[in-house]
Amino acid sequence: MPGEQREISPTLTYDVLVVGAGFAGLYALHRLRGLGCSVRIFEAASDIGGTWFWNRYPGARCDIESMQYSYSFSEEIQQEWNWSEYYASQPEILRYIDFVADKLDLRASIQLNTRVTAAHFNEQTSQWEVSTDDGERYVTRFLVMATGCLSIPLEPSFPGLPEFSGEIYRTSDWPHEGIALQGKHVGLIGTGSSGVQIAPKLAEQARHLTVFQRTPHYSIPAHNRPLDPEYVRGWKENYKERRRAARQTRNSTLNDAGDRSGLEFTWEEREREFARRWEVTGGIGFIYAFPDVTVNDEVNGHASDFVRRRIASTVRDPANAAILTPQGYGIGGKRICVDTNYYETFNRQNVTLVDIRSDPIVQMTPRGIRTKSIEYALDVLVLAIGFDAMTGALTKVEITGRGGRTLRDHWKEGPRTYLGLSIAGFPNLFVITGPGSPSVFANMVTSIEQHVDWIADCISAMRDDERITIEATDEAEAAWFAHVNEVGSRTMLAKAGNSWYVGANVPGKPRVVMPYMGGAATYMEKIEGVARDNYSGFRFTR
Ligand code: NA7
Repeated sequence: MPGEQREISPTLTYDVLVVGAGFAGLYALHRLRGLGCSVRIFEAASDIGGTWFWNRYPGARCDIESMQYSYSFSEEIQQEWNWSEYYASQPEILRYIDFVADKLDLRASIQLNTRVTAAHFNEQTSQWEVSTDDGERYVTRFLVMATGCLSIPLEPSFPGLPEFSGEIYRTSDWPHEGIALQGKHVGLIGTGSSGVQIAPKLAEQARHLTVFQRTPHYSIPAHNRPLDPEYVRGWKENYKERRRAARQTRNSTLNDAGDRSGLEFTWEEREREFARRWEVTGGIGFIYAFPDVTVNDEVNGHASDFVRRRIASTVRDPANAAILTPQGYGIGGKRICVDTNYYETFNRQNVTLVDIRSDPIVQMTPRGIRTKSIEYALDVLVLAIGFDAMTGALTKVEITGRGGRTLRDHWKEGPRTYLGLSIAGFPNLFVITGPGSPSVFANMVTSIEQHVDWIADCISAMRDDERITIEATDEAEAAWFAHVNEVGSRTMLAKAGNSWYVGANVPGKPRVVMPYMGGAATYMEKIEGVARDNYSGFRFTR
């Protein structure tokens, strides 16, 4: 229990404890160990990899190009590793993570199969007391939450679910040995990025696939392809400059972004540009055609309408096309999806699409799913229903700061942080890519590196100055939270108001635009400026 007094062996005392062994935790371990700190990672899974360990469903793939969705801190690693495809598959990313962990000799400091359940800041000792699910307790000066933004899957609450006699799987926890779907009737609930990626694979393998869709998403063809050796060489020879240039963009990615407002072009010119991006380059870059695709109503309306027309011309059955067509919100209002043959999947004979807005799921039955009008018999149910994003992994741990205040309580009205890194009243606690930072709106690996570097530099500076604790002030946190909200309120995310970015997918979660939408480059300048300014907005104790 937090606060309970018990002797803790000095061998269980660390300078830094890191929670999570994904991209963030691994780099944190490497950097902090390099400072001479004693560091340990706790990881709930049976192996490293974080998101890429868990989300191993067929079709799982990153939608940022592999040459960029990788660590930049080591020239040796980025030269040595070879990606095979433009967008890397989940197994390849996991192999990459293993390669990095082995190369940097990280494994000895990682404790697997260990979930952190509670962390209590002891004001007398200025240390964190951390409890794990194996009943052990540890003491650490700094606690780094590298718990990821999409790591706590939503619990399904369909009535009658336990009565279903078939198999149930989640994309977020797919069996390592895979699943034999041949000859089976498979149902899929959820058509976000995971659902859009897995649906074509399920349709290829199963006897029949029934997709239960609540909200249609906008999805852009990936045009994934094997990597051309010339292209790879171009990157490897210029990695340094390109990484630097990427950090100067809004999302830490070089992506052929247009730099002139869509309003400066005629409708026909815009149309040609959208067509090029849909037909040739593909992927998320579609929305970077013009810088105002996600903020200006006219440009957004055009881009959204373009996708709607492409759905209509791809999906042969007009009734299916109508169901798949997003209405009532513009592109960018929910996470844009990137697919391979998603819309084409609905032209297959063995695929049925059910619009559960007009024919809602009433309950699960032993045989399958009963909607208001019909029962669908299923052997297998696949859930791709999403995550308690950005805050879930943090509030799941019983974190108590000064005065016994819990993080859950502190975030009752929304996830208040200073810079997405630090929380007032929770000294020496750092969050990597927390709410209030660009995180999921930028290249996550770059966001992670920036945060880890900032935290490592901060810890190093504190050591030099013999400072014991660092803590965001209430004023700095309040001002940053207001700024994040103000910037977020101008975007399609706020206008659509119906995505995990604003907490809309979790009943009772405060509706706040959680990522910082001011752009990764602006954000980076901001946090570097804070550090240069002797950590303005923070308070230290000695
Ligand atoms: P998402 O994007 O949150 O998608 C979840 C999907 O599940 C979405 O279509 C939801 O519909 C649907 N959903 C959730 N709950 C239900 C219920 N109760 N009934 C029917 N349908 C439901 O999660 P993903 O895993 O696809 O992607 C997460 C991120 O990972 C993604 O954005 C990338 O960044 C990578 P809704 O839209 O809420 O109506």
